[in-house]
Amino acid sequence: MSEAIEVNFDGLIGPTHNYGGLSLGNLASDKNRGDVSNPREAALQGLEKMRMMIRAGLTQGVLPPQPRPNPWVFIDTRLLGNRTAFDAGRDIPLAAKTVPKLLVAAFSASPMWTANAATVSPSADTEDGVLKLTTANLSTMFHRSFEHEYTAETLRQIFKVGSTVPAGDVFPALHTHADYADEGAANHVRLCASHGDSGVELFVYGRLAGESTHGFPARQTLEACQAIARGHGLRDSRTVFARQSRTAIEAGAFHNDVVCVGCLDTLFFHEHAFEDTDGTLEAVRRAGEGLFDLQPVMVPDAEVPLADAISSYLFNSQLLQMPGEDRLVLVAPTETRDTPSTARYCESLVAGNGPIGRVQYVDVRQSMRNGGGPACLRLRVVLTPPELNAVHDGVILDEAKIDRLQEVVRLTYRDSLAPADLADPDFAVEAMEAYEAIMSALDLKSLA
Ligand code: SUG
Repeated sequence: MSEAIEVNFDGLIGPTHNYGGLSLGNLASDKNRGDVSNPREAALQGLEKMRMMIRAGLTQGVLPPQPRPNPWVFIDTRLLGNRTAFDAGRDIPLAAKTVPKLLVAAFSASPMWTANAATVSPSADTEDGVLKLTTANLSTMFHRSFEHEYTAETLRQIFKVGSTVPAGDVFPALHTHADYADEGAANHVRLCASHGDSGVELFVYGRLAGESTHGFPARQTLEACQAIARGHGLRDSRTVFARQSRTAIEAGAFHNDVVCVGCLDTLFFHEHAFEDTDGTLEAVRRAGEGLFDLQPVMVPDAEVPLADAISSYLFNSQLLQMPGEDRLVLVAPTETRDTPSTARYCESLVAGNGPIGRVQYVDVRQSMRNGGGPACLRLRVVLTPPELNAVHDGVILDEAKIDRLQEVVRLTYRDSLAPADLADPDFAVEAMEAYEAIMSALDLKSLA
């Protein structure tokens, strides 16, 4: 047992946030394709959520955006022929004219959803007692499959890999193939008595390697989950692999965190989240024997229909232990308050005497319209005091740093971005300037 804490690393929404409609199976992304976005408002909303956490007494981290436009989208698809040097003035109009889809992918601000950056196992769970992060390959969605190299590099900088006192191990992505499709912490829940205790890691997959599924893609395989558990040196007896229900995927739950969230001993989930609910709960109980008594909070479809759970993102909330509160707090998107069934459910939830005592609403509408709620925007990393000490200082926030980042955003981000703007080479230059300004505010090395 140590005094480890859970630190949420939120993605700082990048200057190219736009509605590309790129994610099949993500209903919000599809619905809002082609709309005008507001990158400035998006980033400010995200930063206000981070501020709220600091005010609640939590330790809050941030992960930077990635350089955009991403030249590798053009290089790896031979848009530039055999050239490898990207030139915005020449190549942005070329992409707009020949393969506009590549342009949208190259500008995607999708690294904001840091729940998909990596899978994290705290040092209390790993064989060698070292914190482990496996970068997610995000191989299912073309636009996201380009993230992992930048992500791994960023995580290595932040967790000081290669220094004399690293905070943990950062592993590269699993082999990029459909059989090892991996979407990181969005399909992973850790349950425990307190953060520093050894816990149970629950991995949720949507299909097996080689299995063909119809309809919306299942983005995580069992084999990917097993590979991560092996790489992290997790104890078999404390690890559970559960299958996400096909019903949930078909209804638009492209990640398990759209229908399930856990914290400490509490698992909050929809009746249709798992293929075999009883079997999953039984396996978690068995794996947690001697560590904690599982508190399942299952939301029945009769109270919150799956469609409402997915459009409101009730489960894509952050479930948090906040200082001074004896029950957990659910930080939910405002859409949950605005949907009658989920609003009613939340009222009864806190009126009851279960493990969740309060619901706090946050406005992250710009991200929500791409299918990214409060929980998508953060990567949870449990850190012991020495590990936290070893983390790059620039990304651990206080309110003054948030003020500074907001100032940079106000100065360098647009408040309106239409699909046609992506074809303007001047926007590419502007976006890179904004990226560099953010990296310098976080005291991180530019990856451009
Ligand atoms: O992978 N949306 C992301 C949303 C990720 C949400 N993350 C979690 N559930 N943890 C995705 O589908 C849409 C981008 C666009 O259409 O422009 C997008 O990538």
